[in-house]
Amino acid sequence: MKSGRLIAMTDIHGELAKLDSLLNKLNITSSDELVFLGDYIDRGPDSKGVIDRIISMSDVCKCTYLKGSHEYAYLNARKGDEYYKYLFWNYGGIQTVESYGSFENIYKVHGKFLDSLRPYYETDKYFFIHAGLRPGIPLEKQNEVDFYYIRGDFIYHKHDLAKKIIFGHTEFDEPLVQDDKICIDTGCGKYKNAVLTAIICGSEEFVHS
Ligand SMILES: [Mn+2]
Repeated sequence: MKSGRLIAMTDIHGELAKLDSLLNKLNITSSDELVFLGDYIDRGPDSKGVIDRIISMSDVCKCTYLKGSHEYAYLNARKGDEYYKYLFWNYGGIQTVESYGSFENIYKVHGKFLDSLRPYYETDKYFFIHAGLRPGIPLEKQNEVDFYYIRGDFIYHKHDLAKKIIFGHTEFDEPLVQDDKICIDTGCGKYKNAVLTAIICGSEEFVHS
């Protein structure tokens, strides 16, 4: 029996039409496994629709949902943190509020989902995370904020894990492929014509919206 595919995607940012297009192209079946690397909300027009859609995929196949920087900022803004309130309201949160009708509705509708998001996920050969890890520091001693926000210190240095890291958060025109890591954020939600990209692990083939 042919086993299913392990597929990851990231940084959807409210772009439901691009998500639908990508999922249709992938033709997901019950033997596949999907890993979502975070940043479902903000900037694009339909954050609520994106989260409804990715939750619905758990009826089709095994799904794992990671926390992105925008969900981390939202959750901290909700708790009243001034710095994260600033980030939320100035980096696309207004579109998220419009999509839910009010700030309060975000948590009423999807609070349980947002509270359930995981910092990272790993399989035998792959390690999935939103932004990355700080090189030279053991996983258990990492600062959680780096999981969601680190950029160059991770991207341009080798890491110590014996697995390939699949990540997003920092956008590139095309997937950034290195020996020890692959970034699949191609700017969806940030740039009008940017595509949403998925990676099929193993073959490491890319599929675009
Ligand atoms: Mn992002």
